[in-house]
Amino acid sequence: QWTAEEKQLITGLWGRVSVEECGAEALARLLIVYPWTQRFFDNFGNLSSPTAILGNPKVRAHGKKVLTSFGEAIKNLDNLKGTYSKLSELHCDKLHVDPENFRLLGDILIIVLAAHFTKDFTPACQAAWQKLVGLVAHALARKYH
Ligand code: ZNH
Repeated sequence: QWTAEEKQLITGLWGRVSVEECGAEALARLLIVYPWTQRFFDNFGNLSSPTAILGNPKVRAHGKKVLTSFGEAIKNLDNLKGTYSKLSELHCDKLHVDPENFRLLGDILIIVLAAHFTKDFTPACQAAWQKLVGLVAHALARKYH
């Protein structure tokens, strides 16, 4: 399902991504732009303003964890369902995260990458990444019933 060019566009950019910075920013933006997603993180402390969210160490740490997990997808582009089957169960059975949120986070990640890489985030690169975030969301939603 992947062309050699798509794989190259994904891994090439990924090699330059800071999971710490981009992960923190992506999760923070999700919580700011879609405030109802904050309810999953009621043990994360102060989420009362954009500044508080951006500076919240728990948000930063969790954002890094989530984006690091994206790295697993990139190592396993041809087996995303297998790679995320345990995480899908976790999000479905234990965390009860509505899978719509996976799509929101994917789109936010695209925006974060665009902001960081500007001209290097070409339309072709966006298309490959858009496909990736869609497939990741799909794989994570797989165990929902
Ligand atoms: Zn999630 C958790 C991944 C999305 C919510 N996550 C988690 C983890 C991981 C992840 C890896 C860890 C696990 C363990 O520890 O074992 N996610 C992920 C990914 C994605 C996601 C890859 C993409 C897309 N999530 C998400 C969203 C949300 C979430 C969207 C909401 C909104 N998660 C979550 C929670 C948790 C998690 C809540 C738990 C946290 C704590 O720690 O508490």
